[in-house]
Amino acid sequence: MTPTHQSAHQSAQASQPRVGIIMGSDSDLPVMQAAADLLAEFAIPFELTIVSAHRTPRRLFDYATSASQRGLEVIIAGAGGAAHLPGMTAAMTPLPVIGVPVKTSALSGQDSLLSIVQMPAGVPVATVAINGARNAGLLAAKMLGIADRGIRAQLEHFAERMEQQVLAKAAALEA
Ligand code: RP5
Repeated sequence: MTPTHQSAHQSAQASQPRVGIIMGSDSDLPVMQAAADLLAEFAIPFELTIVSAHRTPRRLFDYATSASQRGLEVIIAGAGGAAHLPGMTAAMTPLPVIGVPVKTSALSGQDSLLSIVQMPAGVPVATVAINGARNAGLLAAKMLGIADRGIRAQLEHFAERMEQQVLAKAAALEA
């Protein structure tokens, strides 16, 4: 992380968080860090912590049932294996929940993906790709951008930069 990025990261974590990033274990952090980094790039305040559906069920209940009152607007939940964290969180909050299936060593994250994506009608979780934490951060930014012109403008610049990067690579290949 560059110093500039790190300072954006610290200030994004210091303000009233708009996005809650939770994960089942500290072993998920190397994957979930990409969601935090994306939100920091957009200067969107977030909080990040460990909440385990199975090892800390009472903490999960407290987190999910208080999230909306505490001012959070979107939750990103990442877990691996029997990945019940995103779905159980979605069951206990009116906020949109984005699920990140974390890749596992035994089943390559197929288990995480299916655990998160196969939600019953009435309790949706917006599921991104296996280890797709950066897209989860981007999707959270797009959700906030519905009512936040500043974030929408940043999203437009983000897409323009991405396009320019691909066009530059194409031009280099063609040269
Ligand atoms: C899940 O079990 C976590 O989300 C993690 O992906 C997986 C393994 O956890 P650890 O045994 O590494 O703590 O609850």
